[in-house]
Amino acid sequence: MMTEEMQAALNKQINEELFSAYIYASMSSYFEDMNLKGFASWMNKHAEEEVDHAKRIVKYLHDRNARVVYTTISAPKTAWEDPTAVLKDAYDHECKISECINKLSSLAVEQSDHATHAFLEWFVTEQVEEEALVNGVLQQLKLAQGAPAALFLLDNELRQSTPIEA
Ligand code: OFO
Repeated sequence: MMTEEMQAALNKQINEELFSAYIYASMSSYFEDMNLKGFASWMNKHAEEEVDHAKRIVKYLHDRNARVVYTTISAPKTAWEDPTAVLKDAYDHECKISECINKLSSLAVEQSDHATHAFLEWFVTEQVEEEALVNGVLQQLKLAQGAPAALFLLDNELRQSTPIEA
């Protein structure tokens, strides 16, 4: 049986994942307002992935006969100075989530909760990918230095990587 502390920590992570979805949905809307459809679609896809991450933890708690408790999701930021500032926030956020996952993983080790430790491995790997992906776009934006032609090209590239749904 999973400890109360572990259950609470995993429930907290469900909230973190849903908050991540909320942040990326807000970023997607910011890009929609700028008519950067590729960025908007890419961010929206990330928002959906965060909901999937939350669901993954929900299923795991259910599988372990543990209680799922949903709590209030904080309001996300809604305005940024420019696209680079958005990606900088997204990258910082992913680094913060990686720390959360690492702490969870350490707790599982401390408690000799091998099942939870194994479950969290997927998240550890996923965070490496997420940080790299977001940082890749951030670095391209920094190189572009706000040049409209470069922004247009990057938007097109992101649009192709995440087809816009009707
Ligand atoms: Fe759930 O990985 Fe991003 O935050």
